[in-house]
Amino acid sequence: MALHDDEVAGLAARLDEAALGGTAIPQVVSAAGASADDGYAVQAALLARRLARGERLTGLKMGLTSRAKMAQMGVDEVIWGRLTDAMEITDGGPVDVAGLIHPRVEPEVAFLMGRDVAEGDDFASSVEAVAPALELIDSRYADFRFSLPDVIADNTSASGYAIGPWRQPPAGLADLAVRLEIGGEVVESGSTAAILGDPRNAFDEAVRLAARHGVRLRKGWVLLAGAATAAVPLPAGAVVRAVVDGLGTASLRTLPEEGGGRG
Ligand code: 0L1
Ligand code: MG
Repeated sequence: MALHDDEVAGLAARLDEAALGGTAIPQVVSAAGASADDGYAVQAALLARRLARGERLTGLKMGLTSRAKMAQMGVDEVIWGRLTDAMEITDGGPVDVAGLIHPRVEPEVAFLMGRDVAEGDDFASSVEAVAPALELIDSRYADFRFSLPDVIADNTSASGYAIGPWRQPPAGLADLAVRLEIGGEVVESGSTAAILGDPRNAFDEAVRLAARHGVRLRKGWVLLAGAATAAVPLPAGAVVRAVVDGLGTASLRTLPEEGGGRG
């Protein structure tokens, strides 16, 4: 760790204020000479600020789960972040993008934990349900550009998530077709294979990587396994759907821009 406690707290405050104010900041964490572990320390401090405001931890999310994103960042490991109830979007429900910086949306698969998960526990005995999901990401860094410590500190760009209907885990999840639709148009299509070859691998990675920082998945928590396609900019006044073959649909509706009529 390169950062002292007061530096960690100061960086968390800058990221938190950027998110609350909807204003981008420069890459402050790597500029301070931080490592990935420092990034996780800042992320934990950021979470502590949210909890102090009354938010509740609802789960974890995996990031950089596609080979393409890992190569782009020059890393060979996925990253993880935290979800809170303030990030929850009712399936089909409204999202106001006005206070966000440069939101993007990506189609995902979500898992629901059926028990507290210990290291070594497997997917079958831990995950009670699976659902299609949408993740809304919004980097707090200017131009959506960051180094690895920066993006880890920024809670892996987490901003919101919508979960479709839960169902019992099907026999196979490895290669389900996925579509991302905005305003009825297909804007991205792919496969759940883009999530670490099989989204179930994201569960194993979440258990392993979070344990390094003393974090365990808890009964009732959600795990967002990762994106099945590239993320796309999230416009105002649109209906967005993630359609996963065999799992169903998750959707959200962004409010129109002020003065842009009702939708
Ligand atoms: O959920 C994600 O895969 C995002 C991880 C952080 C990188 C990014 O913001 O694209
Ligand atoms: Mg994601």
